[in-house]
Amino acid sequence: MRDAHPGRATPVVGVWLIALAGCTEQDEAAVAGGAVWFEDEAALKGLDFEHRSGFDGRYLFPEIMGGGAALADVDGDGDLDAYLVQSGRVEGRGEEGNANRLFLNDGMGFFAAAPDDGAGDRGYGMGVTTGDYDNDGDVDLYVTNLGRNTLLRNDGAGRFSDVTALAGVGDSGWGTAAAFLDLDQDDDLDLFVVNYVAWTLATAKECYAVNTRTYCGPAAADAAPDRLYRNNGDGSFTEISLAAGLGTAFGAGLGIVGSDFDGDGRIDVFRGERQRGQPVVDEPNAAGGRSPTRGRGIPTRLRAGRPRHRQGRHGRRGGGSRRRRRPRHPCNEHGKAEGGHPCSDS
Ligand SMILES: [Ca+2]
Ligand SMILES: [Ca+2]
Ligand SMILES: [Ca+2]
Ligand SMILES: [Ca+2]
Repeated sequence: MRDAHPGRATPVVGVWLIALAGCTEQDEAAVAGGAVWFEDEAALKGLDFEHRSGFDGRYLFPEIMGGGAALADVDGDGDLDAYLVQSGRVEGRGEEGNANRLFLNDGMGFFAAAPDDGAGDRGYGMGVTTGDYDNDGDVDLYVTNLGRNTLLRNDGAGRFSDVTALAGVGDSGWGTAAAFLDLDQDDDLDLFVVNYVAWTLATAKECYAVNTRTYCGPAAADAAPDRLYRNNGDGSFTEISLAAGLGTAFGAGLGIVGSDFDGDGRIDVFRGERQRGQPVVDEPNAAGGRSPTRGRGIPTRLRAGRPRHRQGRHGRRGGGSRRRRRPRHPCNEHGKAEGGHPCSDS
């Protein structure tokens, strides 16, 4: 997330700093005593929101993703408001059930939905990033979706309008994450959009584990290339993905963070992606049923068991519980051990 001004620290960083500075001796004592650090106060504070995946038994891949959120002061009154991303139904673009929600902070930590805020994008939502892309002093929103992403321009009072087409940033892939970053150092925020895989409902594969229907992993579809948009400074962007070296897909992207990691004065990007495990794709057998996995359908989570096994073996060696210890014979003042054994100093 970004604040309303390019190049400054994000609100997320600010929240952490406040949290650390406000830590009291009582807090430290509570932590030392095993007390929980966090409590779920969402409903108490008025954040009446439940993320829905739209699962209906078909195990559609996007259903295991999504549900991003942002904290940003969208109405400029000095407190952080909450923007929550809804997924809804894969085929439900435009439906009320897919609508994201904006909750305004009353300054006391309680939230309420604002009527007619225009922020309720109805794509199958994945994430959101914030930034003042038009340099007018208020924070704008960019929502990533399965399907067309959405740029929401703030009017300064926390009311938004969809300017995606005007700005030219409506990538229609499976967008998972995005970041506003001034990558060309011309004092406006450019936009880096992270895409996951090339998945459509029409071409979706069915995946099975041990003859049971389950969700596919990222290896069941090709990774999709990201998109980079350069800010033109007039409210529009130009896609420069190819020129920026983003013409090919790195991997199934899930997150991004930008900073000057090497201290050379230019913004760098760290892009997170899901590990491409073994495919869980299987085919119908001759009888019309489903074959057991037979080597192709081993889900990643099962393969993750192997390191645990190796770890256990190492643990036994390290602990020595199955090794016979060599008896120690301390050296005496003459450099010899009792009974004529070779002595050891340790
Ligand atoms: Ca606010
Ligand atoms: Ca703005
Ligand atoms: Ca720029
Ligand atoms: Ca750098």
